[in-house]
This record gives sequence, C-alpha cells and structure tokens, in this order.
Amino acid sequence: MFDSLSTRIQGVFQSLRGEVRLTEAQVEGALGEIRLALLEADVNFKVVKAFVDKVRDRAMDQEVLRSLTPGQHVTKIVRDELLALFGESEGGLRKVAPKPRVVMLLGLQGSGKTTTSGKLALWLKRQGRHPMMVSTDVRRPAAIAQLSVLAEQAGVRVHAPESMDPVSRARGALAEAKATGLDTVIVDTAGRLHIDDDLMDELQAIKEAVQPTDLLYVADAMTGQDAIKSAGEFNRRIGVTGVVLTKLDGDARGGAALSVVSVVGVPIAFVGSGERLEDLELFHPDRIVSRMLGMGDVLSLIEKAEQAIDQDEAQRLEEKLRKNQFTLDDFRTQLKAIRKMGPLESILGMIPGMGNLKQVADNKPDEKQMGRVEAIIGSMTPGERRDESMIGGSRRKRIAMGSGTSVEEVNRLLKQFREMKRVLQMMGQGGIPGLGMGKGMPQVPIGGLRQGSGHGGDGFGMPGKKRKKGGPWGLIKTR
Ligand SMILES: Nc1nc2c(ncn2[C@@H]2O[C@H](COP(=O)(O)OP(=O)(O)OP(=O)(O)O)[C@@H](O)[C@H]2O)c(=O)[nH]1
Ligand SMILES: [Mg+2]
Repeated sequence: MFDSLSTRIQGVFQSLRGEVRLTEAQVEGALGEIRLALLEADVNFKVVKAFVDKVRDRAMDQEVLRSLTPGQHVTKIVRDELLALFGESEGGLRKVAPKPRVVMLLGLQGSGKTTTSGKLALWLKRQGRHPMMVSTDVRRPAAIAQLSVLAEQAGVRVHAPESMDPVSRARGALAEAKATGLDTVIVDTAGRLHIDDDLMDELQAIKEAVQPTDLLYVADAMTGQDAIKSAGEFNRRIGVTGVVLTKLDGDARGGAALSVVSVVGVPIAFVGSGERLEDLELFHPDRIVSRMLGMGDVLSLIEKAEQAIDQDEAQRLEEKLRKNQFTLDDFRTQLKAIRKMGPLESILGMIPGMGNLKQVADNKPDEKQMGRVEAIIGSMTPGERRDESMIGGSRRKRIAMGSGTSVEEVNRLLKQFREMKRVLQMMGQGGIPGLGMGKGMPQVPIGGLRQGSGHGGDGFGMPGKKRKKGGPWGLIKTR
C-alpha cells in the first residue's frame, strides 16, 4: 500500500532536504507535486485541497523558510497533517465495553467481513481474550460453513443454532457467551452488492437485539472512493464506530485510507493485508505515516518479531551466538520465526529505506527457497546439525537426495551458514544502528536473510560480506 505515493512524496522531500534556504516558489512546487501524488493515490479531492491548504499555511511561515533545516521543517508539517487526516485514534476496539462485548461487522458483499471475523477472533485470542463467533448470513448457504471453518482455524467457538433467523442467531450467541463466560461475541453479517433497505433493516434489527459496542465497517481498499461512499451510508443508517480496511496487500493505491476519516468521520480500527488469519493489524497512523515518508515502520517490525520469536528462545540463541555455538538447528529455528512473521514483502516494506527499493523487490528472499533450506536442514542427522564440519562429500549427497535438492544447493547452504556465523560473530553487540534502542537488551538473531546482490541472487540469503554491519537482517533486538 502507498508504494507509489510514498515514492513520490519521498522524492519531493529528498529534493527539499538538501536546501539551506527554501523559497516560497520551492515550497509551492513541492506542494503541487504532493497534491498530484495524493490525487493519483485516489485520495478524495476535497480532502487533498484541505490538506494542501493547511500545509501551505504552515510552511510559508518565514520562520520555517529561514530556519536552518527548512526541508525537515516542511517534512514535519506534512507528517503532522497526514496524521491529522488519520485522526487521533490509535485503532483497535473501543476501550470500554460491557461483558460480553459484541463486535458486529458490516459492509458490502465480498469486502472481507467473514475473513475479518476470523482474523479478529485470532487477534483477540492472542490478546488473551475469549471470543466466539456467529454468522447471521443466512442467505448464502456457504456463509455459515465458511465462518465455522475460520473459527476452527482460529481455535475459537462458533455459535451454530438451528435457527435461520439472523436476529435470533445473534441473540443466541450473546446468551451462550454469557452462559459460558466468553468475553467477546463477533457477529458476522450478510453483504449486498448494493445498499438496500432490506439489508439495512436486518442490520438494524440485529444491532438493536445485541447492542454492539463496536460496529466495524469492513471496506475493500481496492474499491477506493466507492468503499468510502458506502461507509458513509452505513454510518448514517446504522452507525459505525470504526473501519476495517481490507486487501491492502493488493495494489490498492491507499487513497481510501487517507480519506476515510475526513469523509466518514470514523477512525480506521484495523487493516487487513492478506488472506491468512494472521494478516490483521491494529491501525497505527503514526507508523503508516512514517512509512510513507520513508522513516520506516520499525515498531511494527519489532512487534512482529516479538510475536514470532519466543523470548526464552531468543536469549538462548544469543547466548549460543556469543559462545560461537550457533548451529544449523538454531538457524532453522530462525528461519521458521521469520516465516511466521508473514509475507516477506510486507516485512521488507517496514524497513526504513527498503520499501521502495526496486532491487529489493527483485531480489527479495524467496519463500520457496527458504522452504528448500528448511528441507536440507531437515534431512541432516541431529549430529550433523550440531556440527556441520562433519558433513563430508557422501553425507552431502545423502542430504541432497533426502531433501530433494542438489549437492550444489547443500554446498551453498553450508558455505553460507559458515559465512553467516562468521558475520554474526563479528557483529557481536551490533543491533540495528539508528533505531535508538538502548543497550543491554537481548538480541535476537533473526538474520539469515539478505537482500540485494553479493551472492548472485541465490535467494538463500545469508548476511553477505558486502552488507553493512548490523543491517536489517542482522540482529534485531527485542524488548
Ligand atoms: N488479499 C486479501 N484478500 C482478502 C482480505 N480479506 C479478505 N480477502 C478475500 O476476499 C474474499 C471475500 O472475503 P469474505 O470474507 O468472504 O468477504 P465477505 O464480506 O464476508 O463476503 P460476503 O459474505 O459474500 O458479503 C475472500 O476470497 C477472502 O480471502 C485481505 O486482507 N487481503
Ligand atoms: Mg461473508
């Protein structure tokens, strides 16, 4: 999301940052480009106009223009105003709710309501809550089954009564949650291609019956301005407390996200960035804006790493690394952790300066090849994994056969593993420079992946010699 918008905005600022003095004409030129970039990203034109006017007002101030770092000043003003577009809210569900809390999802057909119900259930579970789900979509025969499958995947209970009346299904779920002590009821609802009175009446009736604290409008980001128009309509007729923007992994231009608060007047609660249950994130306006301005989304990255990496495991790995006892087994653990963090593309997008690098996209570590690396390590004996120096020619042949790879691949992996060990050793107390994280925190090597050139794009990607010390895939610290 926001890829081309980010590239353009960052381009504007790069040209400004070098300037010792800014003229009004320069600022006006930059604003013109930002205006175009926003319009091309499908941001509502009224929103764009108001935004540019506000930035202009603040940036044309003589104090800004004459300051020592006018470029930075203007960047900061744009950052503030972008944040204002997203509203004050930090996303998520309402802070206060009765128990059990009822969360109702609404929206047009195919926007992602049912998928988001499943994602939300898993998200809540990971927050230590005890959710249950219910489908009130009785028109589409497969809809109820779809929700049950998701509930099973998320490992949460689903209320599945005989009744085919949407209102009594929702009511029944609430009663069951009360009786069994579950703390959240997620109510999935039917969608329509277009807003119609029948649908609105049904939603209204469900709402009155179960009194949801959170009414989340689920909008497909790919449909841009249309999604927002209907959000406004749902808000007027039913009342909406937050928006979930889905399919941000697609080539949505992102304008919808930037317009929704101004146009509909409700904050973005969550964003969906994939089809898997894990692909739901709390909406953090400040992080998204930082990402857009090329400041990277380091916090999200750290959070993902924390979710994927077990703290004790991290300590253990760090200890081993220090003692130079890092083995192929540990390496495999890391690979698994990285894969748990989600699609590599979305991870790369969070690293400062990486999001827009064309060559990163082209050379990004290939998930398939990570699978091959895991297969190779899986075909080794425990002894071999502990001490790779014992893996001679015939063992390599056996491992290649066992993993369905080639001796060359095994050789390459071993060579890269040794190199990685050496580099990790060298980096020692490294960490990622410039992240402003204090010393003395445990460091988790989640490395093992390298983007860019150095080894001919083999995709196995170990931190190569050419990488700067402590690059993003080197050591990541956890809190
Ligand atoms: N890529 C991607 N696909 C998504 C996302 N969220 C949902 N989908 C896909 O969108 C399609 C529709 O999702 P559903 O959850 O069935 O949508 P719905 O709003 O419940 O649809 P109806 O019940 O028919 O109104 C499915 O194929 C989902 O896998 C997302 O964040 N990213
Ligand atoms: Mg559905």
